[in-house]
This record gives sequence, C-alpha cells and structure tokens, in this order.
Amino acid sequence: MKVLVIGGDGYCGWATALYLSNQGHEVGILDSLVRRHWDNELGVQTLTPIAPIGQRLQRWKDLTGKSIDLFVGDITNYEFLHKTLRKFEPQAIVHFGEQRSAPFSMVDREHAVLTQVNNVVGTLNLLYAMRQDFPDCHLVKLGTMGEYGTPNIDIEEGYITIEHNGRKDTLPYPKQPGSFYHLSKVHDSHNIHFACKIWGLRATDLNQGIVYGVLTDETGMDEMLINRLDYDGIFGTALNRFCIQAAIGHPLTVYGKGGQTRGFLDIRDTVRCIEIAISNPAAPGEFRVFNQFTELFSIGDLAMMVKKAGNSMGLNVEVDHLANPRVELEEHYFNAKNTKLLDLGLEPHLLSDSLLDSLLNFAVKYQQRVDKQEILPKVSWK
Ligand code: NAD
Ligand code: USQ
Repeated sequence: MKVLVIGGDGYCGWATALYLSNQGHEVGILDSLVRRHWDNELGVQTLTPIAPIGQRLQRWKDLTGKSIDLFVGDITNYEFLHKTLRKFEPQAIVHFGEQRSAPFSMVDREHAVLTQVNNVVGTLNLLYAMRQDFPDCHLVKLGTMGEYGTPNIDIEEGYITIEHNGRKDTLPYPKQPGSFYHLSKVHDSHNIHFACKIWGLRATDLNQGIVYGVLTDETGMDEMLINRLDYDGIFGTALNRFCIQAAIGHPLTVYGKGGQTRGFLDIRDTVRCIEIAISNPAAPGEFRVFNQFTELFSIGDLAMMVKKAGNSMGLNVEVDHLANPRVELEEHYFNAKNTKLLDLGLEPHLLSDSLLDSLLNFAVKYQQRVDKQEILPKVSWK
C-alpha cells in the first residue's frame, strides 16, 4: 500500500515509517521538521543523537534497499500539502504531524494559539485536500486518550450509548481534556467526524495513550536510525522521563499524589497498531475510533516500578512528589476500554522488567547528553 506518514521525522512517526517500509509498503514521509526547530528554541535536545532526516533515509536505503520519499513542508500550507498528495498519491495517510506537548501548549497565549492553529488547521487542510483529490484514501489520525479526561464512569471507544428520558442513542463519548493541546485533538476529532459525515471520507481516530520505549526492530538496526527520546520537562513523557531520571541519579518527578492513571503502550505496539488500522480501513463515511493503549498505570506505581528496576541494576533511585504544575485530578476512577485493536490482532508487548532494564541501560549509555537544568517542570497551568 502507498502510505504517507505525516510527522514521519518524529518519535512515533519515524518508527512507524521504517516499520511500514520494512513490511513492504511504499512509504513517503511528510514533515516540516518544526519539532527540531522547537527543540532548538527551547534549548533542549533528545537524549539520543538523531541524525538529519536525509542521512537517516539514506542509511535506511543502504541497509535495506528500500527507499522512502521525503516531502519537507508544513501541512498548514495548503498549496504544499495539495501538491504533495498529488505527487505521492497515497492510499492511506497516517497523521502524526502535530504539536503534541501539553506543557508546550500551556506556556502562554502564543503557545496555545500556535498549538491549536498548527494542529486544527493542518488537519482541516488535510480533510479538504482528501475531499478534493483522494476521497477514497483512508485517514489514520493520531488522537489521544486525554481527549476523554478522567470521568467517573468507564471510558468507551469513541462512542457511548445513552438512555435519556426514555429515548436511546449512541453518541460521541463526552470530552473533558486537560490542556490546550489535548483540546486541539478534540477539535480535530469533531472536524474529522463532520467531514466523514458530509463528504463520505473514511477515517480512524486512534486515541493513543502515553508511548514508552525507544527501540523497534528497524530503529535498532543502526545508530544512524536511532529514534528520539525526550526527557525534558516540556516534551518528555512520564515513563521515559522516569527511566532517564533514574539513570542520572535525579529523583523521579511525580507530580502531586501520583494517583493520576493513564493508558500506556510500548512504541513497538504503536507501529503495529498503525499497520492494523491501515490494513482494516474504515468504511466510506465512517469515523471509527480505537483506544490505542495496552495497560493502565498510575504515575506513582510507575515510579515505584522504575525505582525497583533501577535498584536491581545498582542505581540509587529516589521518588519525589513535587507540587503539581498541572490542574488535574490526582486520585480518580479510570477504566478505559481497549478491545478493538486487540480484536483485530494486536499482541501487546506488556511492560516488563526486561523492557525497563533495556530503557534504563539506554539512558545510562547516553547520560552524558542530559542537561539536568531541563528536568524539572517549568510550565504551570495556573
Ligand atoms: P513528535 O513531536 O516527536 O513528532 C511530530 C512530528 O510532526 C515532528 O517531526 C514535527 O516536525 C511534525 N509536525 C508538527 N507539525 C507539523 C506540521 N504542521 N506540518 C508538518 N509536520 C509537522 O511527536 P510524537 O511523540 O511522535 O507524536 C506523534 C503524534 O502522536 C502526535 O499527534 C501526538 O499527539 C500523538 N501521540 C503521541 C503520544 C506520545 O506519547 N508520544 C501519545 C499519544 C498520542
Ligand atoms: N507526570 C508526572 N511527572 C512527570 C511527567 C508527568 O507526574 O515528570 C504526570 C502528569 O501530571 C500527568 C501524567 O503524568 O498526570 C502524564 O503526563 P505526560 O507528560 O507523560 O503525558 P501527557 O501530558 O498526557 O501527554 C503525552 C503526550 C501527548 C499524548 C498523551 C497521551 O505528550 O502527545 O497525547 O501523552 S494521554 O496522556 O493518554 O492523553
């Protein structure tokens, strides 16, 4: 299949592009490289030294004989996007190309506006470009579990059947996101749902949980193919951050009580979920929603697991409970469904001691690259 991976220079996108290429798909990457620019602006770097995109792709070709087309540009630029789609003629589009950090979106008005314009306008352009020239193409869009927030009832996959005053309907599940970033995903979901309804487009919204890990079969083939691994207070996410903190002897930064519970998945499952979604396309007019995570953990429990794994490697790991910079529930009910991808054949890589060991060892290997000033959170929601 011809698959265009938007955001293919990023953490999930790079691993996915190589995986799909290795599976025999014809892959193109579209990326504005803006994430590398934001890192430079913030003065932070990924733990791992990532090569320039051209060099990455050349090495992939040298190693495997497979080429990946590259289109450098911004999907908020409609002319560029439209031209790229016409040139590549995708059968499926996997859309990772957004500003994805909640703290980044909460820095100030400019960052909130940047996040929502980048994400909502980019996705809206994509919907119009698909309607114009590729109405049969399948859009696989990365959403987030954070669209739902933390309601006091079970979280379904996208829709909930409700009885109200004697009548019954299946409706989009209520959304209570916790940052201007997470809100941008809700706005995207509404726009995509509407476009499917009025134009008959086909789309799958993957409400992904927090991704952890760094190695996939493909990115581990060669140092030049290494994936990014963020640890800073803006782009670093919970489990990856904790492993890197443990490796350098920094106390683990649990915000508040640590009872915040989220869905998590290994990056090796991210790439497989995308393959499952593109191999089983949504029907014309269908807006399908899958919850893409494999396990639920509280942040406090994760910190204890990293502490235990670190201790058994001889690392001295402390856990700190910092004042929470976010506005969120720190103790709550959380029970989300995730059966749709499992029913389509996902075989999860569950979090194990060996994965934690390998992530900790990875972090120890690159610990010299860590800037300790960038670990504590600096962005407050209030
Ligand atoms: P990332 O920042 O590593 O990668 C995103 C890529 O998109 C970057 O390479 C960036 O340059 C590109 N991009 C951003 N805006 C663009 C634009 N307007 N035009 C073209 N390219 C653009 O992020 P990631 O961690 O790989 O996340 C990818 C997607 O998955 C995001 O949509 C994110 O919301 C979602 N997601 C990520 C996680 C996670 O834990 N990392 C969890 C759930 C959902
Ligand atoms: N947290 C800590 N300590 C830290 C970092 C985070 O306690 O050092 C807490 C946060 O307060 C929050 C939870 O851990 O309660 C998750 O935070 P995170 O930074 O790991 O993840 P989040 O901000 O939710 O965003 C990440 C990705 C985003 C994706 C989302 C999936 O950056 O792109 O959409 O995970 S989800 O969380 O399911 O919405």
